[in-house]
Amino acid sequence: MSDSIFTRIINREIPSEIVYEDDSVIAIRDIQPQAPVHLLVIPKCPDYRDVVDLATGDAELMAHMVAVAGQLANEHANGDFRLIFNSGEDAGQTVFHVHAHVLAGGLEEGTLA
Ligand code: DGP
Repeated sequence: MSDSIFTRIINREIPSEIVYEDDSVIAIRDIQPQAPVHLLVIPKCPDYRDVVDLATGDAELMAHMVAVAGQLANEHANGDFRLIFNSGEDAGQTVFHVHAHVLAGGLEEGTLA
């Protein structure tokens, strides 16, 4: 199977604004922001398609993603944030390489990503 767009970003084959990186995750600015701060936290491992896959396959990695999301919300906003995993096409998932949307910096009430 061909690499996901996120694997290509991780491999620097496609440019993106990288705001955080460590051995297991990368965080970038979403290309279509839905909030003043809209970041994506993405595991480097391409094996997990969605959040259920990730939670059952590597709960520690998922917990790390949540911790990174919190750190980024502190750095880019006031620490408050919304964390969204779209799971499945009907829920709006378009990239089937699990990723968390971190929305912050003044959210409109009632909106989801
Ligand atoms: P989802 O719909 O949950 O699968 O989210 C995919 C997100 O990825 C969507 O908000 C747009 C973002 N995205 C897609 N392609 C790129 C890209 O090439 N660069 C960046 N920075 N974001 C992208």
